[in-house]
Amino acid sequence: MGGKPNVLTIVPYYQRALDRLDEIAVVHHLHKADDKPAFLAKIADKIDAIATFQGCDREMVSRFPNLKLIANFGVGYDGIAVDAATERGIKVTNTPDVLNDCVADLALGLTISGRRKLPLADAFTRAGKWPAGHFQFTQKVHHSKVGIVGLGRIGAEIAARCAAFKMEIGYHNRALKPDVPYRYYPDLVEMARDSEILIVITPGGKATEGLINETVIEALGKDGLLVNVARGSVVDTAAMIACLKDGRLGAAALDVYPDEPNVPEELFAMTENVVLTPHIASATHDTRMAMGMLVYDNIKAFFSGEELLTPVN
Ligand code: NAP
Ligand code: 8YV
Repeated sequence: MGGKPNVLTIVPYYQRALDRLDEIAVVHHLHKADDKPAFLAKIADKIDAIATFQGCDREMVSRFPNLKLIANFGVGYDGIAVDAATERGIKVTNTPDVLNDCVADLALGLTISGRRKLPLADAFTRAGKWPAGHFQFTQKVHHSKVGIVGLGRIGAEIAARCAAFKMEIGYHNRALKPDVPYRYYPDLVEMARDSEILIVITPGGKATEGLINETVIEALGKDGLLVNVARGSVVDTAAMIACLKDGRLGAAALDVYPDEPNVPEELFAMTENVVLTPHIASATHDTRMAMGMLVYDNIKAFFSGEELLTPVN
């Protein structure tokens, strides 16, 4: 192919990596346009590739007659209409593995924050309450029973960290993993019942929607901690909030929500037993740069006629 491909970015995913894209592409930034419909109409015919992590539904894909590649900035591609892309022979790539450690680190950070109530302890200390009496006692992290929902690339790293905390580890996937030392639970409710901490790290999308339903949440129970670093759609949020309110669920520590960046307001008031982060599990400089460079490498490979590094379809 002669000349640089035309690449559309929909969201400013990581500036240093976006800057590098200029080396290999003519880049059009939708997020910088004041009149987005007019901007899209003007460039639609020449777009060869899209680099994004959201905003690429079937309607968006249909706007670009010459689209050949969608490079997703993220391992989870539930924000991309992969079916629509595949129907038109458009390739999709994602960014697996480079973020495993950061996401696992945050999963354990949320686990410790949830069990030891770190945000509440911080607020207590800052408010000068210590001289009047000690902070409440909390629940231990080490030697507790953890159930990992989705023992994949990231789940395995979470398990390794849980092992370092001497936890008793179980996992639930659709299929047993023959070579892992952890207990496999084909029945998610049974695993929740046996667990003090449930860490959710499956993909999003239709197949996992509401997987963590009211029955699972009740099985985790009044002393249990639900940690979600997967997607908001995987947890029945209404059921989770109801169970947190009436004590059927002990605590939750969440990085993801069904309608980001909006967070259900009822969670804001729950400072005693809920820890919230704004979808930051992969958001360190090193990891976001590595993800951005994997987007770059996939685009470069595709338009040089080489094999894609991390194809999805
Ligand atoms: P992966 O390697 O594909 O692992 C996914 C695991 O989930 C697999 O072990 C799979 O096992 C299991 N799974 C899939 N569907 C399931 C179902 N219906 N019921 C039970 N288990 C199911 O993916 P990954 O690289 O670890 O990433 C996982 C997800 O984490 C991503 O898709 C993304 O949504 C999320 N994520 C979030 C952040 C964040 O910032 N919070 C960052 C990165 C990733 P089976 O196939 O045997 O069921
Ligand atoms: C996002 C993630 O890519 O990789 C995923 O699936 O959820 C994150 O790493 C990131 O939030 C994009 O902003």
